[in-house]
Amino acid sequence: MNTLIVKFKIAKTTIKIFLIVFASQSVLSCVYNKNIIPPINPVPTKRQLDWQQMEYYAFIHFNMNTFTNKEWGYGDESPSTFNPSELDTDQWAKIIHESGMKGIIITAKHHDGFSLWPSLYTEHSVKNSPWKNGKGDLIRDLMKSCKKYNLKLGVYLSPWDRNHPDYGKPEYLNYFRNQLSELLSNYGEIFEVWFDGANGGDGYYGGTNEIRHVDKKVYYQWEDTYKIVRNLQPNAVIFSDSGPDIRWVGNEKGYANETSWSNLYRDSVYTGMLDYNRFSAGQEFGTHWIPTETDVSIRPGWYYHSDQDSKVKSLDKLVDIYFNSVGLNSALLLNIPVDKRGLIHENDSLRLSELAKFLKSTFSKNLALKGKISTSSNNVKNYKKHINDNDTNTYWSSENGDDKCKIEINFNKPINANVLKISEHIALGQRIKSFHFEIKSENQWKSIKTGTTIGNKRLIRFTSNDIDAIRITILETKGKPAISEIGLYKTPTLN
Ligand code: FUL
Repeated sequence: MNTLIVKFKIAKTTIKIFLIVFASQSVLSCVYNKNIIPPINPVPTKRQLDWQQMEYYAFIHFNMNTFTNKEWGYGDESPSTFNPSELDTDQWAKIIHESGMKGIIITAKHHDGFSLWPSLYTEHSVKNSPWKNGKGDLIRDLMKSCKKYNLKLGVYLSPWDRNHPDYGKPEYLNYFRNQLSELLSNYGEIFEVWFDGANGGDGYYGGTNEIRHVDKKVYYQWEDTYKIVRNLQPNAVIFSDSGPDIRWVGNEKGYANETSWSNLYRDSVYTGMLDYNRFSAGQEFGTHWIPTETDVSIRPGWYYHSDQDSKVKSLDKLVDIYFNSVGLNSALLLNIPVDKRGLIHENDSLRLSELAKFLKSTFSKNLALKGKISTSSNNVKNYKKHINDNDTNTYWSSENGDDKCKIEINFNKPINANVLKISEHIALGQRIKSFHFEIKSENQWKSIKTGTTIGNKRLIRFTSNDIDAIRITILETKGKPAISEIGLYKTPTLN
């Protein structure tokens, strides 16, 4: 609940009027816009809105598997195997910061159970490794590097633990929650907590070497585990297949769904369900706000394998992934596997800087700013200037009865562009169901795209054209649309 305090000064007396605002942040921004349209539920929380602004951030898979050349460790690896020769978290953070990413999520503990911090609750951690003579704490080092390079820090803590003797029994939950509490208490502000859906199967389990299955729906008692996160890190978003704050996009290829609702019936999904990917599109009438996060690795594997040094994804591929994740109402969590030295490999860092150059060159200049906006609803109160004021807190909306509105941007001199950006003011809920995009070139209107959802950001690439005007028609919407930004950009040529 937000409290808005309005102060009136009458002579020397200050009268404070308390307006209790029952909804979220969105209501405040409506007031700010002086153009109040009611939110359409569900709407994002403040922490979800802050997260959505991040758009592009890094996953780092670095742990025991890096040294055993595996993707999934069995849990019987000796801590002495963990031995990076040149580990430098400043190198990671510098490269990631320069790549334009906003944070790092680190595999603090993967399925093999080895912990990158000296956890009080296990011997299976860096404290029994040769790295820094067992005195190291990788999460602490990374926290410091993130501060230095202005990055947010997130943690991946695998619910499945193939090392722990109690995995599968009720006792393990205490262990899992104790570790979670350590991570959320000792390393400053955490922006995201990542709970993997891969759970249960064969493992070492304290030497029993057996198969242990858990009932994914009930075993973890997730609601109580989430409370720990809320208590210790109230601003952190929780990721899992089913949210509660952000959900898996349904594949590990880097592609969000063309139709991409942030709405979901939360009860229809649970973490680790097998046919999860049928929820990639979200659900138009879903009762909860749970946007997707798109996770993909820059290499074929999540972990470093030297035989993949030549298989770092091409710039072309990464650009395609960016447009199909960030540009489809999702966020891009791009994994960079740190190598055995404890460094980001030169090939990955080169590709990241190429991508950063591409994105900067594309998005630093919004060519739509040169145009004159006209809308089918021309009421001054509708604030058409908000359409490209580069402020996602403001928006334009149509007049009553004009939900299927049109926005046109005309240019005095033709401009050359090949990317369109449209953003909804998602604080008021996701509203647009379909739209049509046209451009006018050499005095002729051409249809470019009929699309479905927009959400936080929709990026549409089209063939480069000399453009006299563009037109966006909202075809179907849940109530009035709330359009926060329209941009036009030109990408550099890819070699
Ligand atoms: C999966 C895991 O099993 C992979 O090893 C990796 O961590 C990926 C991000 O999530 O479910």
